[in-house]
Amino acid sequence: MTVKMTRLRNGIVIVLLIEFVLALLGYIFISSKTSLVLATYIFIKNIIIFALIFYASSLINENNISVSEVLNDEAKNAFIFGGLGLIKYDKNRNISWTSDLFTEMKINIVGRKLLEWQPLLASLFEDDDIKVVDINSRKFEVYNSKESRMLYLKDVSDYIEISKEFEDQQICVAYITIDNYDESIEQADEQTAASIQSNSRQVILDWAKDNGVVLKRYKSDGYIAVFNERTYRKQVEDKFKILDIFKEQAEQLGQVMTLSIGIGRGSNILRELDELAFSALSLAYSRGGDQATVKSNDEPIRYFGGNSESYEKSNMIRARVIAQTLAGIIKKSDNVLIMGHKQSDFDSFGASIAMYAMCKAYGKKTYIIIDYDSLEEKTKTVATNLCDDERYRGVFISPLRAQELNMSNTLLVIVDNHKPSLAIDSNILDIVSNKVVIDHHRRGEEFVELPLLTYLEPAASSTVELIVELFEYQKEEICVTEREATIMYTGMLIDTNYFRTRVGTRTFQAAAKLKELQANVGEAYKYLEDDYDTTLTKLSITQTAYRYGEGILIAFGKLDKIYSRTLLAKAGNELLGISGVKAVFIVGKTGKEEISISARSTRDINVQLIMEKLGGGGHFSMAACQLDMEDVTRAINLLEEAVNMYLDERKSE
Ligand SMILES: [Mn+2]
Repeated sequence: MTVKMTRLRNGIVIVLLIEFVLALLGYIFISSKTSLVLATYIFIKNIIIFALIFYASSLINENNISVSEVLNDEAKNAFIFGGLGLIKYDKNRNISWTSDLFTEMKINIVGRKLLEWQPLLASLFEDDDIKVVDINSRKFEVYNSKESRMLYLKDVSDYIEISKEFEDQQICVAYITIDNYDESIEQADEQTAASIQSNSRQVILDWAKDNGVVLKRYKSDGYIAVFNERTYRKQVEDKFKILDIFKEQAEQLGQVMTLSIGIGRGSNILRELDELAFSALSLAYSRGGDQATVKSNDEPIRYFGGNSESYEKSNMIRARVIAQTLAGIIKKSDNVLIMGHKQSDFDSFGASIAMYAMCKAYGKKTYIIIDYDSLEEKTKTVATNLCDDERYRGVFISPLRAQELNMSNTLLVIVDNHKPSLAIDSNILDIVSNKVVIDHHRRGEEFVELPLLTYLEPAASSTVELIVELFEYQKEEICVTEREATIMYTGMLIDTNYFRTRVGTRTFQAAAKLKELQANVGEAYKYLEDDYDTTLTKLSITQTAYRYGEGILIAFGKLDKIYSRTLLAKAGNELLGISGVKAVFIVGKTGKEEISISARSTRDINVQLIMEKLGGGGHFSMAACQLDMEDVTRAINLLEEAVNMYLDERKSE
């Protein structure tokens, strides 16, 4: 019975009492017969009303007793049915009492240390968060009421199961393409072509069938796949085994074919999944194929596979299309700016010069952006000499001068890099809207915003190779002096480590073209010769090399000496020449608070993946990273960890 009602009842009782007292007083003072009758009547009436009121209030009371009174012993059953448990603990966090749920579950923990029984609950004593723990293979949500030293537990197994099921059923969309498919078929005889077609198809179909994937072929070498999150997670656990299975099958046929997979996930909108998948595919492709790239709304991009060097595209159709598109863009522009990467080396500088020659052929006013403070040493010597050339008067401009130009219809060609953070000057990227990117590095996440044209060919040895190839398809004749050709040739030399790594037939075709243009090979080698001091420094680094795992060498520079990145790379190249060495890492200070790692490898180890773990990037066999730290020893530790991680991942594949 509520307080309000009790008050009302008491009020009525008092009014009735007063009425009776007044009637009684009336009879005492007046003592007439009428007053006696009245008093008697009021007395009887009030007695009846009292009785009615108390009967009614007793009825109300009966419906209002607390849950505990009603349940009594039943409470324990109610708690067990609701999956609710209580644990009381003392100030030493020993369990002093548990509710009946635990008896029901045959768990006797009274007297035990709470955190010994469930170590995960420790976090409940640090912050007030709710924690989910496993008890007898059921999931319980636990809340800690610190004041009363009581844990409230709620069985949430069903809820968690349903929400997991819901997550598992989320849809993923994937694009799967076969790299090098058309080329393989073109070159094969009729019978091999037929088995390439049927086998490659069968491998993908079998994979789809085994994993419950809906698969549809949309072009001769491309498939669209739809599957759920559970299947995706299984592929992640398997490290996308399908990539290796497919590659092996192709090898058995004597073909070089791999898969590129782009997956979109983590969205409820199908159109968005499709877009994510498609852009993931182009990312996989531009990183050299043979990998799965996963894009989702809620997680950073993930890469799987990529354990083979990218294969050269044997047909030149793409180069021709790019050449024509680029010519069209140049012709439409008023003037052209060319920009390489920071610490410009011979490939960056040589590519800039090659591009300059092409734009000149179309009669466009062309500038090369150069930062003399950020040029690799030997490139600097050559660039300074070139400045005196009549042909180059006013061509080299600083980033600041470039920003002062009227750039209403300017074209900016970015060569040998595609990340704004690596460009000589990233401000210019924001000022100029018409941009073209020509690069041979595998694509990273960071990319120049909205270029008109992107020519990214990770299979090419150097950017010089890519641009010299484009010369062939130009309608105008491109004039290149002997010295320019020599500089470009030097770019190819440095990026292929003197034609040792990443060399394809197209590399030699481009080199031959440069020779035709009078490149002086002897002079090119001279550009790259080291002086006495550099040779000694290089030696002092290679001396420190130690074995780290099979075929891996790590060497490092002096702890307090600052080196150029090129020097680190050179020391690495030297060590890679040792027989049996598969990968080489050189760690050294390149700034007051900057440590660089230069990584080189033969075909066996993907140093790009290792450098990516440390925030760097590059190619399969040539990669690097920069760390913001002073301590070389710490950097070496981080490197060893990254190598271990990579090797573990490979092992489990
Ligand atoms: Mn390069």
